Amino acid sequence: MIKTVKTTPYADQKMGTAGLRKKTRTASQENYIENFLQSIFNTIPNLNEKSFLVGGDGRYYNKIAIQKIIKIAAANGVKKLYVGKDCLVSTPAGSHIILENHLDGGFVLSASHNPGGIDGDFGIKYATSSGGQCQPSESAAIFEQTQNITEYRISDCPDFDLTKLGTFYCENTEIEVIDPYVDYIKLMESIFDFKKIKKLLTSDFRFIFDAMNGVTGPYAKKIFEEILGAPKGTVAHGTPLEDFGGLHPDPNLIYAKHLVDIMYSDTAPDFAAANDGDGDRNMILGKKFFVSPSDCLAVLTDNYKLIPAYKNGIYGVAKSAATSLAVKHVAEKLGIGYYEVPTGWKYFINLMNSNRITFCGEESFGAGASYIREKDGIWATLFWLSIIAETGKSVKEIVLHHWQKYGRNYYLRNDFEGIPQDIADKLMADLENSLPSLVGKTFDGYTVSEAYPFIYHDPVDKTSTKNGLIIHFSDGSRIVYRLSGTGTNGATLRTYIERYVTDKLDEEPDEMLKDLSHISRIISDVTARTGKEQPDIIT
Ligand code: VG1
Ligand code: CO
Repeated sequence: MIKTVKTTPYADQKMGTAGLRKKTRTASQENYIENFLQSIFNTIPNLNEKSFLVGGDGRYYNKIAIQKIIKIAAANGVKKLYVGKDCLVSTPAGSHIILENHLDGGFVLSASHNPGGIDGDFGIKYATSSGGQCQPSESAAIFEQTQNITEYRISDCPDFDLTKLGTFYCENTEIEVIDPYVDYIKLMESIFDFKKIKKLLTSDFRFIFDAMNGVTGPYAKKIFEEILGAPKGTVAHGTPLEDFGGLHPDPNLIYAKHLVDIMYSDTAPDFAAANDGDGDRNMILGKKFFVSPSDCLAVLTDNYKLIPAYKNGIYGVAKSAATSLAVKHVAEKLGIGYYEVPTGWKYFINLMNSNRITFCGEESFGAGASYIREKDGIWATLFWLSIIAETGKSVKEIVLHHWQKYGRNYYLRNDFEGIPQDIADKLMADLENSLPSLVGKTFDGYTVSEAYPFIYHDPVDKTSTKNGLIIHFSDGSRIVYRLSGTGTNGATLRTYIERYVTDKLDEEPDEMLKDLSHISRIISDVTARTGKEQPDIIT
């Protein structure tokens, strides 16, 4: 039986950089998920012809929310839902399932790299038939629905067993519980030379893949251990846990410190990769060596010919404006297209669909390509293993060689977290107003050559998006400021700092960027406005 339930709007259901992201306690309030899902369905015509994917990264509250999604979808007359077995699907695998099966969209329940549990975060990434997350115009229409909602529809059928493959019905909606791994693994086999990687992984090469107790554990065990022959135990933290076992599943030097400590010890293995909760981010480490995500994109692009799927050529490459310019040097040398977009993978979709780019990446530990419409941590890992297998070089040798060829963009991101929203908004507004007056000024020897708000003009649909403020210095250094769109606790000011050099290639970024970090704080006036002398997080 279908019930119609009266409800009232929640004011805060606006999607950010990557879907709706909330404290779990917020998301588990009465009617919260129901309102949001009904609002999405209200924007989609002819639901009786539409099919969607449902899955998630294994975090707490996903199982409860997925039962609700099934019943709301059924009550709204959706044709079919494909549900990942055990409620699991990684963000990249989800994108592939949507594209491969020509689905009309999907819901990946994840707050990505944010911690999980009742006191952690919960999230919903809503993808459309593009295979990627909805565009700003679509999320605006959904937000409007959330602000005017008065009722939602829900089936009162009992909960379903989602731990076994099979098909059943809720009202007239077909529910198929699918294997979330098999098609994705085939896709990876079609891109990379698995034989060559297997040869490497069955030699004395030592490798750790850290799934951070997120969703990539089962994918990684199947791919690296079962298919590619890496020893059992290669995949660490490989079982998805509702609270990520207490880990903050963000693969960076701070939250994956346990892995960094291993890789900087004298007994470090040759190579390590870590993924985030939903499997779209990656961190790459060699023996006593960290690859910055911006450099990672540049190195992958430079080595595209080593991968069977790309050896005949790539269209071009794109990065978010905040990402370092390292890949720009590569694009110029290769003579391929080069684009800068706002932060968020959805801005790459038009460029991929129009064959302008093949590769794309973000400084926030994201890299990927046009075989799907999300970033992909396992793809990046397989790409690195391929480069190592083909060149016989270590991670450090590969990156040093890259810097010798192109110069190095030293890069750091400083995050000031938990700032009251009004203070953060005022800081950004004042900073934007001050930009014209900065040009020509010199700070500690760095002279501002240009300062402007970043406005992206999409070459495909001609939309414009404003995202961040950029300051260029005459030596090629840059500072970018923007506010995070994924936080759940006040505002986060992100300050992205880079400096380009062609000598002094193997120095510490902290040291090389000390002056610019200081300048970035002077220009933003962050200390006086927030009381913070230093960033909370430096990555
Ligand atoms: C952050 C990153 C951004 C990334 C987004 C989603 O957004 O900076 O590059 O696309 O998270 O990542 P923000 O607005 O907080 O800076 V994930 O792994 O959710 O899907
Ligand atoms: Co993620």
